[in-house]
Amino acid sequence: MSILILGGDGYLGWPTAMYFSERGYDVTVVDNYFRRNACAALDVGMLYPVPTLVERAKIWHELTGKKIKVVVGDLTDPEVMRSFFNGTVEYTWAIDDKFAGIPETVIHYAEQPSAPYSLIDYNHANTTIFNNLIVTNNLMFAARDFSRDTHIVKLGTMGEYGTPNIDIEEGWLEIEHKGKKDKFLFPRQAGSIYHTTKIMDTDLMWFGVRMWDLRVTDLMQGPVYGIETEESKIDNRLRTIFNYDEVFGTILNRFIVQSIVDYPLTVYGKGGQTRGYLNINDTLQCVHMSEKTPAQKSELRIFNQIMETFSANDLAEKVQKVGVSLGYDVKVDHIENPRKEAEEHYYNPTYQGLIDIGVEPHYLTDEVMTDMFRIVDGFKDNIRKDVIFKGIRW
Ligand code: USQ
Repeated sequence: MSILILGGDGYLGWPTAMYFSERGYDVTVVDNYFRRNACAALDVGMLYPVPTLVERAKIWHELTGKKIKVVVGDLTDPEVMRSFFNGTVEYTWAIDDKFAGIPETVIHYAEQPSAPYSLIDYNHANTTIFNNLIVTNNLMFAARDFSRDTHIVKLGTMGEYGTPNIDIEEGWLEIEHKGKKDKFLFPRQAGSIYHTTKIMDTDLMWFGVRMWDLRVTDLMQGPVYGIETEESKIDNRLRTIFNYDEVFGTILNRFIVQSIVDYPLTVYGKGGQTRGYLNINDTLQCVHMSEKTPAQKSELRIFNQIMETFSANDLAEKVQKVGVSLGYDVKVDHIENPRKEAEEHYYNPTYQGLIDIGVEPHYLTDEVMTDMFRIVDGFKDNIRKDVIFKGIRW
């Protein structure tokens, strides 16, 4: 089975590439180093240096004998996207540079993933809109023109739904209006320009499904935490990119780092803002199970990709408890919320579909957090306090 991973250098992309390669898939990754370049441009360092994509693919090959083909390229260029479908692709590095064939599955992570980044100013908003929508559109047209049977697994976000005062369904809502019924995409109301681009992505894919019978799985994922995956345990150099700064770090990863350097946990506002969370290992499982049971032709299948829900206060409390038990002096601070979001709200999403296709959740246990503390502590000297809070306002 050939799999193409768009955004293969990112926090989720590289672990996904190793995960599928380990399981015998023929994996190609493509990335333009957007994330690394943005970190450099904004001067928000990562916890530890990470080898380039080519270096990582070489290390992976040396240690496992398995081959991952690498393309360093920009998917906003339609010809780069189309090259993976029409056989004109030029691999930046591959043990065997014969065309991998039209991908049976494309996993689409190639997006600017940060809400704060998208609200730095109008330029960063434009970059987010341009990158995310053009890459998605290029993918949709490549599938339309060359391979309508390719299964597109696209990463969406739970943030597309916002925090409505009703239960959140998995993507669709049946509406009865003046005595007649129909099924529509669940109402969406995003809280950032980044999240808004994900809504627009979903609309593009839904259009492609209706017009050209594409097959698409859209995974509405919550914030992810974690560092290590089974494959990265082989060698530390295979560990994923790990950000703890305000722009690219997600809350739990940030709180662990903050605990280690005595930086009070930055709960925004009242801290009642609730989201669905998942372990990075579950992202891999969810994508794998989606790949194994593909969407049908003409189907936009939507799953809510979360395993449990927590408020910011819950996470601070959990991290503090584990941190203190490990001997760290962990304080919790409620700082003025730089974002415009509900700090107390109803939140009851459904998340059954992925379990039904075989995903077995990992939960946020003390043991999981202890393991993260252990790894992050090893890089204590690299942690820069000045990037933890920069105050990007909505
Ligand atoms: N938060 C704090 N303190 C912090 C950081 C965050 O209280 O120091 C709060 C935020 O205000 C927010 C929640 O924690 O209410 C989650 O924030 P986050 O920065 O961990 O995640 P978010 O900005 O929502 O974005 C992340 C990923 C994004 C993904 C999204 C899923 O960066 O790619 O789409 O999680 S979701 O949140 O469900 O939309």
